[in-house]
Amino acid sequence: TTVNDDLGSGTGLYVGTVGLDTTKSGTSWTMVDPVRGGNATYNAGTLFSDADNVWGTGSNSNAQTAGVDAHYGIAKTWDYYKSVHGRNGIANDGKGAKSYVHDGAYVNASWSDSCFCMRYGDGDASQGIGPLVELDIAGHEMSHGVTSRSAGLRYSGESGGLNESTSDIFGTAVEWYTANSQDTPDYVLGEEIFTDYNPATNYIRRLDKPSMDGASADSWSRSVGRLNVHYSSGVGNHFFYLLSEGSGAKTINGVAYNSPTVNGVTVTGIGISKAEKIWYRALTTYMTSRTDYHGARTATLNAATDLYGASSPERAAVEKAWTAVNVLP
Ligand code: ASN
Ligand code: ZN
Repeated sequence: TTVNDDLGSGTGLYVGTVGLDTTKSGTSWTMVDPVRGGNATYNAGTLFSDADNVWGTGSNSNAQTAGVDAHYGIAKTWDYYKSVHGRNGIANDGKGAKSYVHDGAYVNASWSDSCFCMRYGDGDASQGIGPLVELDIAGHEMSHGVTSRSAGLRYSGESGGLNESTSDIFGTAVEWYTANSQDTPDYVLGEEIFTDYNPATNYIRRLDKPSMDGASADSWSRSVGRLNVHYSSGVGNHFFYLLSEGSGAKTINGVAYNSPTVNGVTVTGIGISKAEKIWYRALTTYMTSRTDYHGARTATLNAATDLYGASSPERAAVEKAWTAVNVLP
């Protein structure tokens, strides 16, 4: 699916050895992607460059490895949006974004509309957390840009939870799309950044039962909009898991899932590739800056009707999955 103009290669912290699209500049190469809108990756404030277009190995290994993950992550997220949703970059105008790695010793990553850029902290070795450049995190941050350029979900209250959930959903979807052999697709986010790799216990968020992080909501209640947006997102994340995989027990990449439901509902999953199309159409066609969970139910039902028909099993599954997280008509 990838068109490569200048095929370099790189070895990342998490992705292993992958192809990288870079640009020749004089006698060396820069981490600028010529086939994806000029996506550019920086080492703190300096554009990455390399003499031989083989990145993250040998004497270059220290700083470049995190750059390889970030440059690959934005490329795969770009390809995902293009091939699955027909979207041409974050703003759907073909323009690339910047990624800054080694952006300080903080344990976070972020998207900024004002610089049209992503920043990745180096984590904290004392907490057993490495640089936050994992693929699903890149997909999460870039998707904040997509949300901002489509529904524009306001970043507080229930719309803020939906904004965060949209990023978790598409970060996960990018991982399933990429299916890199170093990173088996699953429904947990951020598991690779933990020095002690154990996706059953060490992760940033999980979609099947969000409350397992100790703070996220599994289902809707009147007070959910007062939670931090990274916790109220649990309702949308849980909906998406149930719609994709259903409520039965299963094991994916060594993690046992047995997703709880409310209102006595059993959900049969329709698969992530249909679920992601429903969410994307809802986001880009029906949601607005003030959409809440009740509105998201309506938006996704409208999207499912458009894509699969008013009496389709897909639309019926959307209804059931929302009811299963207590978002009712
Ligand atoms: N990593 C966080 C996020 O993308 C940063 C933040 O809290 N804005 O949501
Ligand atoms: Zn976020």
